[in-house]
Amino acid sequence: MTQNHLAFPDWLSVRAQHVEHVLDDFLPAADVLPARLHEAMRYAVLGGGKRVRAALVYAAGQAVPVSGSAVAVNASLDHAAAAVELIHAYSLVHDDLPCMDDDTLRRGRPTTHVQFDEATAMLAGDALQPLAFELLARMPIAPALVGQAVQVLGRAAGSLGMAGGQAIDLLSVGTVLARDELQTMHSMKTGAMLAASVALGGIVAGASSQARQALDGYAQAVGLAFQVVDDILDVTADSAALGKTPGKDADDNKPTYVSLLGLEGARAFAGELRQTALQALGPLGDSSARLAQLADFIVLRDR
Ligand code: GRG
Repeated sequence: MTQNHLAFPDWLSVRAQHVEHVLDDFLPAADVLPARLHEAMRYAVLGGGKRVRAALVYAAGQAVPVSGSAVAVNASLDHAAAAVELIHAYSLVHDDLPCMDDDTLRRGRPTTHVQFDEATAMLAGDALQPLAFELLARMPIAPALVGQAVQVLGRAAGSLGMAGGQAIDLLSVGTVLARDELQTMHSMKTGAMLAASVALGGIVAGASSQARQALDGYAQAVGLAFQVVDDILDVTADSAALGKTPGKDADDNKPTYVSLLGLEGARAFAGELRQTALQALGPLGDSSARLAQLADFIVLRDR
């Protein structure tokens, strides 16, 4: 399960394939009524994505000594990894709708509302969200830990996290945000779900409060770094590499780390956040190696 012998790219690929199977199993089959809705849900979730959030769940789960049955913890990590990917997929489907970012390309394919229709895409997102919480509720670990996990995901996805960050993002189009305002928006919109992925891995594995604190320091830095790099890629990568429309932020007149700090300033800030993330892992020792590699991947990625 830990696959410690694998080089990082192979480990990430094995984890991505594994969570793909888990998601495939948990999603209703495409011929179950209402078939079009289930087809759209499966289209939105399966067959693409870097699966960074799932990888963070697994890596955090193996960064702390497991308390309780390893079988139950491993099964629960699968539920949690699938749950964060379901919430993430729902957010992308809704973000791409004409009433939000109005995008036609995602993960190298037509967005869900283009492939199906707007109402189906909206319902697919709506239905993915509760499925995530159902999976957490079905984790075979202590009920108190299940409760904590549900609370963490609910907070991260809601108005004080991702949905709230998206609301600030939509309101900020055409405005100039101060650096702290930009940081708040990004930490909520993108960072909260990445941080929740790390926290869920720790909760499921039964992490001590000291370990949870170390995980949280790492997660806050990595969550923000992810968005800083996303802003950089929006101006430096092409659509083939990104699998989505680049240059959208500038076209939409959105404040970004590149517009605030310049390209080099944004790169330097991402590097600082990487250092902060790696330092935070200190108390966890060697078992946090995959988290350290994920921080490098997030900051150095090209897509
Ligand atoms: C609609 C409630 C609601 C929220 C939307 C996450 C989000 C909020 C919008 C996505 C828009 C966006 C491109 C944000 C930048 C960071 C980000 C989340 C990029 C996509 O995540 P990746 O790169 O995607 O992990 P893959 O496809 O690899 O899973």
